Amino acid sequence: MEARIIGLKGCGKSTLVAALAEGRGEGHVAAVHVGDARVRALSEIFKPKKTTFAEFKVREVAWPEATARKGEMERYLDALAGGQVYLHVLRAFENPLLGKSPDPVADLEELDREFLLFDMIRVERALERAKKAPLPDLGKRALGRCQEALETEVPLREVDFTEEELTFLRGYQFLTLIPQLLVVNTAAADSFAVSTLTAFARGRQVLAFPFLEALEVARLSPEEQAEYAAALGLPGPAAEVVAQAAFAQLGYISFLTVGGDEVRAWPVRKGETAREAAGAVHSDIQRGFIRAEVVSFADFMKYGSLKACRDAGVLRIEGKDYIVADGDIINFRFNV
Ligand SMILES: Nc1nc2c(ncn2[C@@H]2O[C@H](COP(=O)(O)OP(=O)(O)OP(=O)(O)O)[C@@H](O)[C@H]2O)c(=O)[nH]1
Ligand SMILES: [Mg+2]
Repeated sequence: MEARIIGLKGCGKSTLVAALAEGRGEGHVAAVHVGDARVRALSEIFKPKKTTFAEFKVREVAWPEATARKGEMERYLDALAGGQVYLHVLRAFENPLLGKSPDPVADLEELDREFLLFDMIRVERALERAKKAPLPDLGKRALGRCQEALETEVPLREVDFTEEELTFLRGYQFLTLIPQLLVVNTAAADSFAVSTLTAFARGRQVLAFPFLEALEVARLSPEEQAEYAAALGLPGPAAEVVAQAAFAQLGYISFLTVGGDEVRAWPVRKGETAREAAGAVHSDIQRGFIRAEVVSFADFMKYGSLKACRDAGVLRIEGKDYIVADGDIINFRFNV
């Protein structure tokens, strides 16, 4: 999964990258480990050689100094391309360097407006070009629906497009089609910003925490992080909180594999079958799929071992069409 961190100047984007990368990241790009308490708990039990968390990539995209300059704007749009979710950062702390009191609602409206404008320009250009090089009916209809929505200031992610329309529209890289999470950089762990912003969020989920404190938490060892986050009144370590929300937003869940070699979380789309999930691990396992032995994380923790789960009858045998659930511990039986 690829996320882009967006937001106006000085809102805390770089600080968020650092907090998500647990102090490892340098610069504008980071690979975020999806902090998963289940993986840690299983790792303590199995003591594997390797523990692997699910991962996603974040990249900070700085708001251009001069939006009117064509080259800068193009660079901005290029940097946004490929993002599957935008983490939209909003400043709710006093930043003396900016000489402007925090106003996250106004900032949100400003960037939202800019994104609507970009898309409007793109739609108009596409429709203009279509006069010379005609589009399929489906494409024309899809672009028409875009134009209609944007003219009434409705972001494209709120339009109920068909799958075919979405496939057609993907090539245009419309900014308002990408789902967003609003991440508020608050002065202190308070819920004020959340309730205020939720009213303006248009259905986007709002997360709020002080980024500088989240960064301090991220620099601690994984064992200390949860406790220190709780002591500071944070909802949890930033990587965990943001990853969970982003995964949920995109409809990802994780299943787990366990053993002496590796304990690992595997992200898959909600609704995937056991056979599709097997493909995430290895194409041979998918091809030679026989069955899946499945136990929920909660049951596993209750009984303490796979053998105890089998004896208690909570280790289920599932076929290729079984729909994987979040937190399933799966052992694939296959034959190559
Ligand atoms: N007091 C306070 N300062 C913060 C907080 N988060 C970030 N800052 C400071 O605000 C300044 C801007 O933060 P950055 O993370 O660099 O913001 P940015 O969005 O990356 O800025 P640009 O890349 O210039 O757009 C830095 O000096 C941070 O140390 C916070 O939660 N509280
Ligand atoms: Mg920055």
